[in-house]
Amino acid sequence: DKVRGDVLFDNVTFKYEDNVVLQDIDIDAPAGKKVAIMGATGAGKTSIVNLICRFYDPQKGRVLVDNVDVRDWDLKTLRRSVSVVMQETFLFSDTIANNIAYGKDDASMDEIIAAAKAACAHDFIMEMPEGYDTVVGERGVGLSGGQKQRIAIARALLVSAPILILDDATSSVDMETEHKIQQALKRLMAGRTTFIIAHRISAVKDADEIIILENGRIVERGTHDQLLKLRGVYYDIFRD
Ligand code: TTP
Ligand code: MG
Repeated sequence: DKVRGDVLFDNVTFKYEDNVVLQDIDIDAPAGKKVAIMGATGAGKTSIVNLICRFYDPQKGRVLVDNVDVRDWDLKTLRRSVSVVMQETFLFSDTIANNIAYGKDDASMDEIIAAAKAACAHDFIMEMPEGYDTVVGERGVGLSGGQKQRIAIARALLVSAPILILDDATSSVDMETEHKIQQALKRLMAGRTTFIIAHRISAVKDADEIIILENGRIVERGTHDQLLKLRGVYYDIFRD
């Protein structure tokens, strides 16, 4: 079945053992909507998106995709419908080309290079001893955090899942590179339900809804303009 990408959090409460990390979370993200999540470290941002992929299940409430509880989805279909740039990028002990093509085995070399260029990864890849054939990961050449993130973004650019999660996707790249990648990310987000977790206002201000999390609860929500008028937490971040 084709997944449209409507995502709904219906009164979700989630804990790790006894530690309550999300409480009474409601989020309505119909297909194509952009939701940004901000909040201090430990606020629960990653936990929210983990529930969509079913890395965990909530103790109370439901997470729905296309009006179906994610628990009732075939796990393979669900995971294939979500493209994630994770906070910690996982690279396989394999070539850079294969790491980028992970999730799209039939990608051509031209597609891989185009994705790497859009993610500002092509130049540093070409400087590696074997270019795209350089083995990275545990048993290969080490990459910096920012380089890994750009590989992960190239990977996401190759697949066309209806739901996209960007968890601190550009936190380790410098501002100039981030600015360049933003263009590619904008194209990537077009038409997809997107969850953007970020710390910089520039990465979230165009979202349809910005959610501020504090200790697992939503304390503010709205558009950039609405939140500025509120003169609350978001406004304070904006002024800093
Ligand atoms: P996260 O959801 O990981 O918080 P975050 O993504 O907002 O933080 P960061 O900006 O640093 O990425 O964690 C929320 C809470 O859950 C936090 O108190 C740590 C706790 N936690 C566990 O107890 N076990 C776990 O496996 C994880 C991932 C988090
Ligand atoms: Mg996190």
